[in-house]
Amino acid sequence: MPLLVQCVCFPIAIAMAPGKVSFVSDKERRNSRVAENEAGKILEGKGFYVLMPDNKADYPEFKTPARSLGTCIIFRFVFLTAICIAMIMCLLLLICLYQPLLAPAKSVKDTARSKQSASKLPVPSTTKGERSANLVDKFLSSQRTAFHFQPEKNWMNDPNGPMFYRGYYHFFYQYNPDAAVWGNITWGHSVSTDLIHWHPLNLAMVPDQWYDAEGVWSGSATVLPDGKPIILYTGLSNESVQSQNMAVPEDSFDPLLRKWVKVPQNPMLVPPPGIGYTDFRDPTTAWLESDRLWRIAIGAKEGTTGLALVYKTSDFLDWSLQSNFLHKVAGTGMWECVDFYPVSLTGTNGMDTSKVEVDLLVKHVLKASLYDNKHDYYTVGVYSGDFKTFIPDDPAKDIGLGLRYDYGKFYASKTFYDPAQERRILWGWVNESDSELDDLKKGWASVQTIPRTLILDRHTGSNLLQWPVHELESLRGDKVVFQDKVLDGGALVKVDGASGAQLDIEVSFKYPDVHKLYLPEQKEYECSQGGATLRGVFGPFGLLVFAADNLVEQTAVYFYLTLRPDGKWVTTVCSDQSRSSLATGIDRTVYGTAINKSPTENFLSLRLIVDHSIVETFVQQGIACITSRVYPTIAIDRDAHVFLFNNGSESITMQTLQVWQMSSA
Ligand code: DQQ
Repeated sequence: MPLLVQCVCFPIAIAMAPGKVSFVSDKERRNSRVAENEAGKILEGKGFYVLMPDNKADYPEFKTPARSLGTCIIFRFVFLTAICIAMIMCLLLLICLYQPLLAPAKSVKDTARSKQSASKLPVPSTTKGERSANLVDKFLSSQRTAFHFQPEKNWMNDPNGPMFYRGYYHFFYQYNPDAAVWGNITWGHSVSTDLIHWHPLNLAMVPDQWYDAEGVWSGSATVLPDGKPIILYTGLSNESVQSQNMAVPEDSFDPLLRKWVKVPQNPMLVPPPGIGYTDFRDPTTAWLESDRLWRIAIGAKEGTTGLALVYKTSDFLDWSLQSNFLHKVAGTGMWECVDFYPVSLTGTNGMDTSKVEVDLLVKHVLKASLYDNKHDYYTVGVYSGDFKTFIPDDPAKDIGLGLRYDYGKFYASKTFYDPAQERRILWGWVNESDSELDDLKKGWASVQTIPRTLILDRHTGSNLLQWPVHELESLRGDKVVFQDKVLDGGALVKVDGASGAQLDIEVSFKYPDVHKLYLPEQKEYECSQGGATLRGVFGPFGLLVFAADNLVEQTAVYFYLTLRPDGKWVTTVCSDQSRSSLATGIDRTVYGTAINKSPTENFLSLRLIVDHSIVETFVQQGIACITSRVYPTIAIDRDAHVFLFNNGSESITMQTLQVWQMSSA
């Protein structure tokens, strides 16, 4: 409307102007010696002003002969009106063309009203691009975990030097401060009072010495009898030689241990003869023996034999290499991040690493992270004080052959003894399963598992039981419970009230009456053969998490029972990521393992810790664990649902299902 008034008034005003008509720009007007009040009436156009002096006498140039005035007015009026009509037409055309851009924001009512017709409008390509960019952002940001340990940004790998010191849990980790990919490795550092809520501190160590110029690699902390901690770590020199080095706190009275000093005696240990200069790394926590010598183990290899070297010292400065290895296993390749600690055969408490005296009630666990297949294997055995070597109880379950901490994505783990709660706690690095490009886009890569309490399974004496630290339960919120539900063959039941991407789930199933059935001879079951959709007799049955309503995305964690030719039933547990995401470029390996279920146990149980892009599964009270990374695109946040399912032909009874919503840490 104002535009129309202007367009009509403008030519009239000009036509009627008795003298000179000036078009003056804003700038000119500001600079003009003719001030507005002097100039009289001003008709405001778009950025222009028509000067119409009242007092024409003062401005001789405005005096126009009366006789020519009539002709002049008509001529000017016709001419200028034509111009203005043309301008109006152009303006109207422009308004039509750019209407969507000029339109004021619509009210909710307007939007609702025009919803149907608006959907028929062609969407400008830029909007489409922005929309898909937003979806990508939403997809990537939905992957960040809410209560797993991860730095604010960039790359993280191995857990390093965990310890409890003066009221704080300290956690260090391999960290690239510059990018979301491995490189420029430093030690990140955070502290916590409950292992769940973490406070980040400055980097503890950076590659600033010739012997660690290419990276401050993994290592461990030892709290000495006087209460002071030290760190032993591997440095990668400017010529890529691996050496072992020591750092001490600048101020050991600082409970946060904010500053670390590398001792002048570094490097302390270099690869001994026979060990390659890049095959010598990751010192363990030191243990003290009755000969008053401290010992550490270091991962290495000779040819394709993986092994753990032992060094001893009385003062952490003078070291000597023990003639025999702690242990070695042919064909296992390089051993990284070796861990060695005692476990009790009778109690549920953890034990200090220095508990190495011969004791029939104590076993030892040796763990090695196998560089060749990126899995963490452990074996239970005894530490021979005489020979200073470790002897596995069952050679068939030696490193690389038998038990793993976790049958999913899990590597370079490390334990520590928590004297505050007399427990041994395990940390493990969980890498991404997506592409490096996605990691760069989201600006971070990797998480750590929820710290797990480790004990020896007293029923078997031959395997560990792992369970999330009890502090995790402080994040439990709303809970739904279901009981005694029979899942017939082919059943699929949505669990109402259990949707979400932050969940703690515990479920138990009645162990089926396998004896009533004769099964034809079965092949050994592999989780990867068809995953959760392969139909069996007893199984697959279990849970779907991160499941879309229409199930186009779903992560299945399930049991599958098979009868071996020797008449023994085998229970296998699997985590099937093959349908977990519609996104491309993701590793969808189906993980799993057979479990050692005691014949007296008449149930099968699972605990799932679900946190945006990670599912940690604890089977049968922790006898086996499977960690997987999943990247749903639809089944995110409140659209991530939980289902019970039974794809076997025989009915299964779900005994109890409890699902807690989890708060963020
Ligand atoms: N990661 C560190 C090494 C270790 C490897 C380097 C295991 O010390 O052997 O970042 O992931």
